[in-house]
Amino acid sequence: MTSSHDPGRRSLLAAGASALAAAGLGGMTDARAQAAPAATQARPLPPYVSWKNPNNLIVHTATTIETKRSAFGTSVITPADRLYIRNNLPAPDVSIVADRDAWTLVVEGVRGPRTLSVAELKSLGLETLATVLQCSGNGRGYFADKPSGTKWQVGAAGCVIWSGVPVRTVVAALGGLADGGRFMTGTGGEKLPDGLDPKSVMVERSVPLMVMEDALLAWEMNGEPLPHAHGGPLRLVVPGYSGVNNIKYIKRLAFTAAETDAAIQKTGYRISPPGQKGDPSHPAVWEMDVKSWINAPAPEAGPVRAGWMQIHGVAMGGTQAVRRVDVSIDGGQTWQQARLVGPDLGRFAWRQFVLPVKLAPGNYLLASRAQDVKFNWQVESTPENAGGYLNSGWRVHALPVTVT
Ligand SMILES: Nc1nc2c(c(=O)[nH]1)N[C@H]1C(S)=C(S)[C@@H](COP(=O)(O)O)O[C@H]1N2
Ligand SMILES: [Mo]
Repeated sequence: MTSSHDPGRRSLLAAGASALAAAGLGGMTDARAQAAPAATQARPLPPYVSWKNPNNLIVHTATTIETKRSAFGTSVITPADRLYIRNNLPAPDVSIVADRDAWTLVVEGVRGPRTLSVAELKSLGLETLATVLQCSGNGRGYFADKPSGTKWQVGAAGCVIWSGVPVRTVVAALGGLADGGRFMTGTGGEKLPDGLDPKSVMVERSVPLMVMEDALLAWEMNGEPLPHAHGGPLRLVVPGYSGVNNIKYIKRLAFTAAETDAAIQKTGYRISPPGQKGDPSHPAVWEMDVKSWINAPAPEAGPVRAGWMQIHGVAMGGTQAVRRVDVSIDGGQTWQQARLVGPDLGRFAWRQFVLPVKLAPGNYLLASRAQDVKFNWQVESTPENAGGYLNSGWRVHALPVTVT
């Protein structure tokens, strides 16, 4: 699966599109897409992602770019040219994808530690998995106390299909885990800036060891070679865990007795009280929570006219599948059960939901709340935390809509 016109990918996306068309969603959205969105003077895309579609993106900075709420589309999969971007460090030079198979990964904490090229990894096994990739700070812009950091709305997230070799397969090929490993630690392949303590800047994250059962070392995204901007040639995919744990251009994978003492793990990405710097006593930002939001009708896509319309959005369960989504048009005073539509790509993917409603002119506050298969409901409000992480509260994600 390497050509851009790969039949496997096309049929998968087509299947998603036709399922949605059957649900009556496709036509509605096509009509809406024709209503020209108000021309806003947007910041241009930086050159390294000039291949993305600027109409679908909000450029916060050159390293923080999110998908517009109205631009998730009607396929369950987020196309690469709409997927958000977040870099904590300047990315390695794009020349690292000139010969993808030559990229190497050091594997430690196994009985037979060694360096493997991507070509060797490809010879070990292959699996395909859909996951939600979501920045830990997605939704930060909705926290009332305005924590510092990018004011992401809903769009620092996407649902993508990865292909690569399962981490457990690599571990088995290297003789199994060495004794004492409690964490899986991945290190990004960035060249670190000179003159700084490497630990203060490196992107190195540890997650609990058990997570390796689901994790993938991926070289493909949505059926194409993994774009450099999204971590090509090789990325660690940790299903159900927030963005930062999914290490791009991974160069080292280690099974370690302790969490890394890199700042991004030790003090960064911790759930600490507002105003308080993170430290290892605070919970690490790891698993994502059950969460959903409504993408349409979105006022940013054009005026919303009275009559029948599909309210639609996405729902994810974090590490669990979604079982149910309820939708409210009155800000959560009353709820109706929505219908899950489109393909179910497994428990780590998001589901699309629809609720047809007939709306008269007036003001509405559209809200959604999801429930996972373990019967956990999406929370009404996520407590404020210093980093503005993991905001999944349904109330602040509600969408005000004026129907004319
Ligand atoms: N090597 C490396 N991996 C990384 C990062 C990074 O800066 N360097 N950023 C992390 C963060 S915070 C997020 S949200 C995701 C963003 O992935 P994307 O740019 O492919 O959307 O990558 C994660 N993995
Ligand atoms: Mo992130």
